[in-house]
Amino acid sequence: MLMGSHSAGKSSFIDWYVEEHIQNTGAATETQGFTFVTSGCKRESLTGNATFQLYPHFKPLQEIKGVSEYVHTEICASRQKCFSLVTFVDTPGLVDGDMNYPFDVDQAILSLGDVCDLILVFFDPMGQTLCKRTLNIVEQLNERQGDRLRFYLSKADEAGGESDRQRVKMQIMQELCKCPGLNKCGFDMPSIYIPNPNKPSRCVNQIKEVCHTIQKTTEQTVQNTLNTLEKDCEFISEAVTDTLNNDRQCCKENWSACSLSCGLGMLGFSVLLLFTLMLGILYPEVLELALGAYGTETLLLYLAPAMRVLDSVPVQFQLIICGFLMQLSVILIILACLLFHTKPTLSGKQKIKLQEKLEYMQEVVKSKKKKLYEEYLRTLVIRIEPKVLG
Ligand SMILES: Nc1nc2c(ncn2[C@@H]2O[C@H](COP(=O)(O)OP(=O)(O)OP(=O)(O)O)[C@@H](O)[C@H]2O)c(=O)[nH]1
Ligand SMILES: [Mg+2]
Repeated sequence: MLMGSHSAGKSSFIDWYVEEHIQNTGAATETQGFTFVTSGCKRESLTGNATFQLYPHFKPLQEIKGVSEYVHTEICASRQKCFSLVTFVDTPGLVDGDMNYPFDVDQAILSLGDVCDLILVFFDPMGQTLCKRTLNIVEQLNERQGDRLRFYLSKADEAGGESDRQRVKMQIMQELCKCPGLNKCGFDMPSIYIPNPNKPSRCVNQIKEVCHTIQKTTEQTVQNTLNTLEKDCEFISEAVTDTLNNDRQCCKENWSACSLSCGLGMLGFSVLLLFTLMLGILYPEVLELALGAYGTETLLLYLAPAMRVLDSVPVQFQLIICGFLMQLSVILIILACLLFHTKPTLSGKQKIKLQEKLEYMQEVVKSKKKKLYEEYLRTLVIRIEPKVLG
């Protein structure tokens, strides 16, 4: 992300980097909104909605009231420098005062700062260099993403002689040092300007350092992204394995809960049957009412040995046993109902889907990450080798 006061040379830097005329530049043609300049197959412009579809991680920006109409993307086929790996975010020039922006520009830049990998702050020696809004945003960005901030004295060729340039730099640095947090870490402020063959300047141009910083950041981001991909892959695999193991455990627990409550239920009903039979022996007329004379006779025939045992027990005890059996059966049946608690488990379809996800992570994503890493290392070697040889 490039930010800074109005006319600091942000849009011109992007044009110089991609070596194409993409952005409207000029003191009068200020950038009013946010432009995402990215690399693609051919030159194309996208509206705000399409931009947010392309960059879903910039969603917090979309949520800022009134900003959507002021966001667009410029796709450009340039392959200069590291542009194929970079998306520049050009921001509106910052000026003091309340009525200048149709949206909350401070909030918009802060939300972008949370997502961008590098924040280039341009201070130009001529314009509103020490614009309060710029300093205020820089202070807040420093609290949130201090390690991503880089400061540059832009349009350094317009700063006059070396002593004037140093004076401007000192002035800016003094103001920046007033920001709590920034005074602790010493920072650098390279002087940069867009080389103009028609207007050669004797001023030392450190613009290559900006390119180098961008290149280093892209390399770091690629590495971080690939490492995050591997971590995410492992995280997802672990989560899927845990879910499948949990489901297996739940199935086991459900099975033992089912077996226990079925066993108790069956025992309860057996005791209930025993109680009914005992009641039948004690009061055969009740049995006769239920089974009829023939049924009662047949049943009592089978129960003759039990009746003999029961006869040897006093009637009082018989009634006590009967009551006990009834209570026991009720308790057993209630227990069986209470223990019949099953946890929800995955359906067969869901298990197959999870298993497929696990295999996809292990076989496709991980090997793809490995391949991408090798490819990335190869491009590094290609980039480094000529330098070493040179
Ligand atoms: N001499 C000189 N002029 C420059 C340089 N960079 C940009 N300019 C001129 O400064 C003017 C403003 O440049 P822009 O790139 O539009 O500045 P900006 O920061 O995008 O401005 P806003 O979008 O309004 O914030 C243009 O006329 C550029 O030609 C530079 O390095 N040296
Ligand atoms: Mg601009």
